[in-house]
Amino acid sequence: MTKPDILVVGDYADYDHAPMQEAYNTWHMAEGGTLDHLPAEAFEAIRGIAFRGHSFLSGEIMDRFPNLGMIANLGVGYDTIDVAHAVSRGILVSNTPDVLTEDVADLGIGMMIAWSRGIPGAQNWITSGHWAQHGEYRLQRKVSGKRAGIVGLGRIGRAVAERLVPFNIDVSYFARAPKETPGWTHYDDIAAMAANVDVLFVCVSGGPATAGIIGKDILEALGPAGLLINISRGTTIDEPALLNALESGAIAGAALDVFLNERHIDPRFLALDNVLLSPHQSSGTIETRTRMGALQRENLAAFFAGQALITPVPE
Ligand code: 8YV
Repeated sequence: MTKPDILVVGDYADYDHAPMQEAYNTWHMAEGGTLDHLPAEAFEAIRGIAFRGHSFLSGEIMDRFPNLGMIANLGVGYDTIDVAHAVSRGILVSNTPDVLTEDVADLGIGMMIAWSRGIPGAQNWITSGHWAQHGEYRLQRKVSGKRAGIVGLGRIGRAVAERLVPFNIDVSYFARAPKETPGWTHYDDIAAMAANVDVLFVCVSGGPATAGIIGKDILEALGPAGLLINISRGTTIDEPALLNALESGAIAGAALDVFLNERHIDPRFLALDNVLLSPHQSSGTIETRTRMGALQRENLAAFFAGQALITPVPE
């Protein structure tokens, strides 16, 4: 039986490549790369795309493949896929929700503690010899008992909130309408919530609807003692406004796993001593990336078997 043809976009681990190559005739495109190397017959043959990355999968790229029927994204966020165009052509799109929720929430909590307790600096205090020479590390900020606001109480936002409860942290959340919660405070205005919390977690999906929702006004409301944590997308924050706020002390600091222009982030971040920078690795555990890859392939397999996708993205 001839294998179906798929285009594999982006970098994959060997444990993802091997099963893809076994099931499909694979063609490859680097993230953000071109298709110039593909022979004409590949464009005709390719019916599925295994997509990974944060560069845009445009309608123009999709239209190079007349028989494309399915795009399987490795990741829960699909803001870099022109889903509207896919839908207009009847191309199905899947993502990998749920399997990464715990990891993303874990990293958000980890960054809150690491920033507040100065963990990266504490290691440096020892390795640079400061402890031996100068004595005690500077005092840090308490985590337990603080007030946190969650922007976006979806799967990931809720998992963050649940993890905050055992720290005796008072949880507020921003959502358009109140949700079923164990007594967390609902706000329909992000600035009003930011003014009443110590830590602001950004957990909304990316895309045009949330672009720049954390702007200067919200950072000012969060204030000089406030910590901003972003585990969503770089696009959700007005980054120049954030850099200004960090440089001027308008907020205390930020712990960021996502940025604009990844992987070449604004160099202004590198000069700051009130940030914890993380290279977009919230789902980056062996266990979770393995499950994400498996779910991506299960979706591809469902499509090629003529079955319903396991985790289709909402249209
Ligand atoms: C990346 C993510 O997709 O799931 C998401 O939306 O941002 C990440 O898990 C992952 O780095 C694979 O590229």
